Amino acid sequence: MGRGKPAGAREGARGTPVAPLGGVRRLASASLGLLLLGCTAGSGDDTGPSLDGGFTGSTGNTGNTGNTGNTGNTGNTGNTGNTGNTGGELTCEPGTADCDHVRDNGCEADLNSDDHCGACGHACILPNAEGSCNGTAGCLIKTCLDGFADCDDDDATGCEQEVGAPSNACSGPDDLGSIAGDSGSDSTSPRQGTGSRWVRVRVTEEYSWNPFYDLSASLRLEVPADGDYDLTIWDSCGGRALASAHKSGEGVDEQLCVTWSDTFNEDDSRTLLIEIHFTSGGSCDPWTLTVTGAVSC
Ligand SMILES: [Ca+2]
Ligand SMILES: [Ca+2]
Ligand SMILES: [Ca+2]
Ligand SMILES: [Ca+2]
Repeated sequence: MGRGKPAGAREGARGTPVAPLGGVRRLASASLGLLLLGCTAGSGDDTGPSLDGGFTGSTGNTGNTGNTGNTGNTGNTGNTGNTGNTGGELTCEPGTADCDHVRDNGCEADLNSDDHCGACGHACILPNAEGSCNGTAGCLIKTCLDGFADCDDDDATGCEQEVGAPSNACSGPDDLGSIAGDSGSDSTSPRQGTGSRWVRVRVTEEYSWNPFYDLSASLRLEVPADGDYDLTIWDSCGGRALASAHKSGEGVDEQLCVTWSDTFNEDDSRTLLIEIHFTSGGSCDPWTLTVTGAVSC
């Protein structure tokens, strides 16, 4: 080793200075660095080896946790499908309907029938009447029950009037006033009414001193065309029937004539208690009663 050369330097074969040993080590370190770069990221030794005792390789990226796949769509629940014959509504011809909701029998209902008049389940039921379906006119009265009548001319209210019902009692009869029973030809004012009714009339003796004038009264009851009424004369309520007229048939008038003897020196006037009795029919029109005295029976 010659004088003047730095300590630690050495010569090559041709005197070319040779790098210190430390340089070689740095070169080797760089080469290793290139090799490390060749590693596949995220694979293998991600945790780099400790080099030179000082460099700790960066901790490799923890691989992305694989995407958790989207939770698969829950499949659509299959269509339940039409349930047999209970599917949608049927299209029906005018005047018909599927009232029972059974497809197999189609539009089974006739909307002109009494059970389904104009609509399902709309039955022709009218008060005191038998109804009948009449297309767009709806339910009309076919017939009234006996004793009832359609007096308001409104089919919807049915036969609302009970024309045969008694309208008063024997104890409270209509008072027709008085007429002479043995002279003249007095008549009561015509009395009208409907249904069964009680009336009374006083038949007076005008000539009580004359024994040859008996007393009498004639009752005439005109009835409506579709009504049957009978007549009875009573001596009192719950008493004895003095006379009666009871022809059968509606629209048949009744007539009744009664007479009683004059008694000398006594007043033979009497009150006739008259019952107009409804028998059958259904008329809103009234009956008319007239009583005439001093007639020939
Ligand atoms: Ca049906
Ligand atoms: Ca009515
Ligand atoms: Ca007399
Ligand atoms: Ca009669």
